[in-house]
Amino acid sequence: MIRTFSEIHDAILKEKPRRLAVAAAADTDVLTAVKMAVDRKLAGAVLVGDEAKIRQIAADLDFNLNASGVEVMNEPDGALAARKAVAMVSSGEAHLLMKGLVGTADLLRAVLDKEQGLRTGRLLSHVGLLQPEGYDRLFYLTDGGMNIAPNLAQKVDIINNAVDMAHLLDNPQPKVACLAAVEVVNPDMPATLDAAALTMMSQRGQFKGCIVDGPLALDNAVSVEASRHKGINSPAAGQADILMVPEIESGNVIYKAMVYFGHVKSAGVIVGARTPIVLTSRADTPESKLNSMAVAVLMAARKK
Ligand code: COD
Repeated sequence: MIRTFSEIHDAILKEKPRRLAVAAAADTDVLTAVKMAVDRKLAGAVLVGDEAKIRQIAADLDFNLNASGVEVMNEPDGALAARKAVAMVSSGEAHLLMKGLVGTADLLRAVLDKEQGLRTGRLLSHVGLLQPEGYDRLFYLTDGGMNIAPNLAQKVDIINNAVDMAHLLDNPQPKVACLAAVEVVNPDMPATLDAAALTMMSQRGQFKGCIVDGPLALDNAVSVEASRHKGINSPAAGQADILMVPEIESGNVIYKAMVYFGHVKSAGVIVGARTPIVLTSRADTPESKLNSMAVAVLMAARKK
């Protein structure tokens, strides 16, 4: 099982490099991460965006685009750059899509476009991969980036998407915690009702290749000690790999709190599309963007 970002980077060395289409690439952090990925032979790239700005930033970074075989496609408008980058992946000219300095919703609308998008018929969802210190595994936080207020059926898809991702990263039976504020079912807290239904579905064999458990508060999902203290004896208590949040706000806040207050290593991808999509926050560091590229490249290489 892959337990760290460093293991992800090691695993990629065995795979062929992939070509990224970067939507709205004129950004120092984005190009720093692309340069790192190209230098490590993790990926090649087509940079779609404001060509003059891209070339200026690349020069400032000593990033020799010609020598590295990186192409530039001029499209100064962010939403149009997103559409052009998506079209390149759709047509097979690039293997993977990466978000640059463009709004998440603009990028996702291009991805969801019925004609040229990257839909598969499945729900698309965001997974934030986190490596907090003191833990022996990566956490899959979902969905703090795409689905705003998922219903029960959408939560099933969100879980299955994260489970597929965990399988690709060599975790054959991830434990999924359906997070809520408490670990008992409270009729006034809808998140606990959905969590209880999802747990029953898991017990009845309606999920494959994972164990779903909840409701669990975050402490009881990730700390064996906290769950013992509360007397919770359930399959994912203290041992969760996948943290399924009730709605986008809690997921987004947990992710950013970990990154800003906890300096936790992180990555972000959209799963469920034709290929994984590198989707990080504009404020993510180049290291985090590189980790996201690495995760997406490895998943794309391993996906059958
Ligand atoms: N997976 C598959 N298809 C989808 C999904 C999905 N997750 N979401 C919408 N669709 C399909 C619908 O079935 C429909 O056919 C079409 O797309 C349009 O659906 P709408 O009208 O609900 O879609 P939009 O364009 O209004 O919204 C889709 C967004 C993804 C843009 C929206 O959900 C959104 O803004 N999400 C939050 C993104 C964000 O701001 N994240 C911030 C943190 S990084």
